[in-house]
Amino acid sequence: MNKTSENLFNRAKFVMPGGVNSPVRAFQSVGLVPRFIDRAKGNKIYDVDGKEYLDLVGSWGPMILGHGEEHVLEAVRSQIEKGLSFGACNELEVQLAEFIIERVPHIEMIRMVNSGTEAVMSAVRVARGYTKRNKIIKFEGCYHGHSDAMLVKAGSGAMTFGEPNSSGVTEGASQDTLTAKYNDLESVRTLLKNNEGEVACIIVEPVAANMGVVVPMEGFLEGLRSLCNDNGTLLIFDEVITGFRLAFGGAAEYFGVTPDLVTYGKIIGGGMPVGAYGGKKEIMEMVSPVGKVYQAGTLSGNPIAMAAGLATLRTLWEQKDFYEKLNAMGEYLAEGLRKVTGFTVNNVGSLSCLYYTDETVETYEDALRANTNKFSYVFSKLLDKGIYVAPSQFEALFLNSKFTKEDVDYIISSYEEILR
Ligand code: HOZ
Repeated sequence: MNKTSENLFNRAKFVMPGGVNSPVRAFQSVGLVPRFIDRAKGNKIYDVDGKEYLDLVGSWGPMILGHGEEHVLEAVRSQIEKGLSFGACNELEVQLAEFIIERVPHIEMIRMVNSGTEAVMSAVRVARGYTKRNKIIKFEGCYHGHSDAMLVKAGSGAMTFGEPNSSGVTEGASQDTLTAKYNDLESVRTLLKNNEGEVACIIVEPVAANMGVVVPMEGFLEGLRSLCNDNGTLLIFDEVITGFRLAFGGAAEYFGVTPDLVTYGKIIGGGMPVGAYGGKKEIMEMVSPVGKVYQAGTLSGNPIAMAAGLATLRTLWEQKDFYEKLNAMGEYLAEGLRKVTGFTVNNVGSLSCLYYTDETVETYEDALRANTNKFSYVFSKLLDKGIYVAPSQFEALFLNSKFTKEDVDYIISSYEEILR
């Protein structure tokens, strides 16, 4: 049998739910067969059918330097020779932690885990341990991974498939999760007032990048900071997407608002499975074995993953104009798409989302108004033109540093042609 995406998908459906290991990959919402990727280099991915695509997903964020960056590969290769996993302390995990702490002022101590989901689950536990409170506030349409307490009005695949509250989450696990409206400080104020002295933390994607891309309105993040200060509540920025992407210090640096704790994923692992949470030393010292909040992991601080993460972060830091250039390219793409499509295009730095609506998108409800049928139509035409975007209206377009002006012009003119 030929090795095609269709054949592989037919086989996969017998052995994996929906034929996938993560639902957002399934192309279900766009009614197509997912492309099975054989290899990737620079800003391109190549499928088993022999087609190549400009990759605007970048593994959902980690590949900010493009695929197959030689010195990242070299760092991984040389570590592989020394051992794949020790389940014991190693120098690379110390180097990565030091590298971040020396450059990101609000990270005084950090713990490595294996995914953004784990990072969030752990940071929330720490916030509860530190404040001795149970309740947490999250925002409708924000996605913080798939731990039970976070699958309440969640974005990303949960939003795409119309299941914002997952089945299988017990009432007990989600009863302390309160949901507020993104970009609406009044909704947060009301929750804090009605639950006075009970809210451990507010967790927020500083740029909501799992309901498309919803940009924080002026004063929103600052408002959250001061509400937290007034209520003895910790502010957690989920920087799994924005960390090391908008700036080296993530959205906290970009918007100039300092959280108490930060969660990372994606770029911090340079393409390997890594997550992390960190922040104020006093809070992080709640974590075992110093404190009484338990959190552990056999593969946490894995040397291969640390090597890839460190090599990636070094490049981001050493190229002084890296973010200036990448963010300018992101803005150029957004502006071009706005001009040729007439639809709403939200953008921050290298993150953008084209919503198939001409109304502004500042909230979860606004995002839900976008025309998802139109999205599906354009998605399939883009594939034909060799452009790979995430198969959902409610995900971001991710640029990496290998995109040239010519690539971006091609993307803009392709949208123009499809929508003509
Ligand atoms: N946060 C990513 C989607 N928005 C994760 C990708 C996945 O769920 O597989």
